[in-house]
Amino acid sequence: MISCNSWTSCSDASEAKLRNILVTGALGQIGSELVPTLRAHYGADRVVATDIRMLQADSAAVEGPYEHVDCTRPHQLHEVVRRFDIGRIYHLAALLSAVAEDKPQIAWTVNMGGLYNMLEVARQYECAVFFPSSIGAFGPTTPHDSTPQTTIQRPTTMYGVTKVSGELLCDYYALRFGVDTRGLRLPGLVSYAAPPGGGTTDYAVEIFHQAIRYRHYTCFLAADTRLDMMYMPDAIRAMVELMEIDPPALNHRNAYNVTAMSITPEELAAAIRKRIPSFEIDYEIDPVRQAIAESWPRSLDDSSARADWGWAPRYDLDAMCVDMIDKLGARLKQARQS
Ligand code: NAD
Ligand code: AKB
Repeated sequence: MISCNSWTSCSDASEAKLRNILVTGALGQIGSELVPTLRAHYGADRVVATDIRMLQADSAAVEGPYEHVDCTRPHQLHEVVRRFDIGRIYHLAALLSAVAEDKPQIAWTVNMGGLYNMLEVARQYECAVFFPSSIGAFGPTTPHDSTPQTTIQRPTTMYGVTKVSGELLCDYYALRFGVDTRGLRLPGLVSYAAPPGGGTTDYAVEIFHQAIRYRHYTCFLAADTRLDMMYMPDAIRAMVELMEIDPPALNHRNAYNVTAMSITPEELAAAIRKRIPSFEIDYEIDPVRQAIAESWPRSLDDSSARADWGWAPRYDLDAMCVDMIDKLGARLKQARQS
């Protein structure tokens, strides 16, 4: 564990805050909502969105600077950080659990190679770095209920290997070079702005699309598969808040457990049915994603985040369902009309 006292030599957090903000993987599920939030907080010109994908005209990222950056290419990272005077980086570029299990070699290159390149650039340009870890950083030998902040981390997926290695690499850059790295172990995120990128928890997003459009969803996880989840507005707030905290408050940096709810597909379906009574769910289990889900915690203990920086979610299962169905319903209706 990194204690706050190890951080006296970290790069000056207040100086880094005056410089601009870089988001990698900005066109993904998280980046599509993080970038507009950061731009609303800090100013559109101060937030540089980057991704390996081409920017579409209808993307939220068009509201400010956008650069094509492949995080496996160090010179592209150097160039964008130097040119835009970057002081803080949200490094989101990665392959998610199911895709990473399908392409483990590419996942290692993008998730670990990309993070290493980013940390090297952060060391040289004295940037603070946010690294999104995951419940995937735990494995079958981790206590599955109320998973503690500090516990066994022996994941059995390539995604998990890159997440726990990423946490350790961020710790190393903090202790050895004073890079101000911070991270969260995020649960499955539910959102409507952009589709999920190929994870095990994607069912919790797909279910809303199918419920609104067809009143029916075939779920790839078993009915009683319990996993932590969070609504995207809570996750975005956690990321912004964590990077604003004064370093002495942080007893753990890479990475804090955070959660909002611990739910199964049948519980989520029941909550959706309160708003869409005719909704039906059935199950066709995908053995790969089921095995991944069963290796992950059923519920996280996020008391360290609550104690150290006041973390608390605002959306429980019912509040999330109400907001998701309203907002996604309006979006789908608008898309049909245009
Ligand atoms: P996503 O798959 O939706 O987006 C990732 C983005 O990275 C994509 O837009 C992709 O084009 C981009 N990318 C891929 N390879 C790249 C490369 N070589 N260079 C630059 N960009 C590249 O993922 P997300 O859900 O937005 O997740 C972002 C981060 O948060 C990831 O590290 C993920 O592991 C982590 N996380 C996500 C969740 C979740 O539920 N969404 C939960 C826990 C942790
Ligand atoms: C995934 O399922 O891969 C992600 C995650 C929980 O990290 N949503």
